[in-house]
Amino acid sequence: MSMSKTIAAIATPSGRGGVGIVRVSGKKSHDILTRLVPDWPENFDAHRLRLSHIHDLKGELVDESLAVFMPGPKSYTGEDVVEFQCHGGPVILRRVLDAALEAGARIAEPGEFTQRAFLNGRLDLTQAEAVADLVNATSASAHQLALEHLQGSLGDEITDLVEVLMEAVVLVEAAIDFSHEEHVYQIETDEVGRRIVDVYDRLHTLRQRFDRGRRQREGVRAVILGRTNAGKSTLFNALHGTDRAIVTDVAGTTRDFLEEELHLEGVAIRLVDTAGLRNTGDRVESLGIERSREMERRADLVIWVVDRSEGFHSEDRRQLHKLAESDRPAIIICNKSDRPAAFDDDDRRLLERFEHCFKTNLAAEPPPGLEAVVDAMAKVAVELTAGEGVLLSRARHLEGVVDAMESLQRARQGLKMQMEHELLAIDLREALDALGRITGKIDTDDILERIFSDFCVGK
Ligand SMILES: Nc1nc2c(ncn2[C@@H]2O[C@H](COP(=O)(O)OP(=O)(O)OP(=O)(O)O)[C@@H](O)[C@H]2O)c(=O)[nH]1
Ligand SMILES: [Mg+2]
Repeated sequence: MSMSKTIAAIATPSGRGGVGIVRVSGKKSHDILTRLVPDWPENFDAHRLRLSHIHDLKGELVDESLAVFMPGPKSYTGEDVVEFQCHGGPVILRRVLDAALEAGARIAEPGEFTQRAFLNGRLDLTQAEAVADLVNATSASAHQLALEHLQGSLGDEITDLVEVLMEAVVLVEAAIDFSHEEHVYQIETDEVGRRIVDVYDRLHTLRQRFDRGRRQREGVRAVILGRTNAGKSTLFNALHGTDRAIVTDVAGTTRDFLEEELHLEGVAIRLVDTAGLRNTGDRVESLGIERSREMERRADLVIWVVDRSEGFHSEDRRQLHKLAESDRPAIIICNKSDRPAAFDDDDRRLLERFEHCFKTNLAAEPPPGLEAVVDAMAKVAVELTAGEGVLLSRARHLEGVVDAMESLQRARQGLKMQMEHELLAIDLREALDALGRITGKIDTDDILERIFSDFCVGK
């Protein structure tokens, strides 16, 4: 995508609305403005709205709307930007856009305004991603995290780590550059080591918090599991408030997983209904059960439903013991409370191991016990997303952090074993590159510049 062309697009969603915006960015913006608004006063204030008559290039009036000129670099993209805030009708917006295209703009690619903002240094990559996340947020927690990233919380933390690592690189590379002169420069091992450990530890913290950020951004994955006919789909429907899942008394009704989003305490819950677990010769059903297992592995929260009138099968007991021992949050639902329970003492002891264990009658209307289940889900969802500190939110961030940690681990090892400075520098630079990829913001000239600017080695 070349930056030389002026781009234009309708910036508001399609359909009708009070206001619709056509946005233009690039060198020709002002020219386009004056062609669409011929009476635009020369030297009209920048960044000030003006009520304007917008015409197409044939001179036909298209709309009476507000227009604004925002010269770069004080604009979203960093380039000259014009916005037409029209009446929000599809015909108007299309005609204004067409006029802008005719006047020399080309249609913008998705995300191109933000991409230009990044390339012009208005945003780093984590902030550019946050713009998308902000727009896509469906829950309060996703919105909050996106806003923090847009304010630069993650970018600033990474930049900070880069700074510290640069100091280490400067120390090491200075020793390399001058080691063949009369004085052999020894690197200050402690100084370098301290910085490596500091950055490593902070990256470790970021990595540990990754799941929290992921859950804030994407939602908490709550997976409903249990034997066939336990009432999983009935629960799914009751929580979602629809008849989304098919419910029958035939064991093996649900064949494939279903997913719906709901919101509790400002956290999005990705609720997944799965195929009931049992031994079956049915090929389709076994494939469904395999998927249930896969969903279980990826669950942030397991909601286990058991038909209490059936009690546990030995496989259920094995699974639940495993679940009780793991640190994965779980909610156990003993459904069909309208029927007598078939649990023995061992089963009761097993159930007591779970903090969240409820008796429900999901087929009744309203379903007794459901409220307590929802409260527990909300509590767990908040626990899984709340907490202090900067968060990673995407796999891309995590990848950068893990790569940087691996390089730093090598550097640490190398420092201990008095490895060649050149090799140490390579590891440190790899760590820097990995971090730089997160913000999209690093180049080697920067490091060279720092060696000679703030590290004057007595020459
Ligand atoms: N008596 C009674 N029946 C219930 C209760 N909850 C659900 N059922 C019934 O149990 C049957 C199975 O319910 P589903 O929700 O389809 O069960 P499932 O766990 O999704 O089953 P599979 O999809 O086959 O794995 C249906 O006939 C429900 O109406 C309850 O609390 N009491
Ligand atoms: Mg089902």
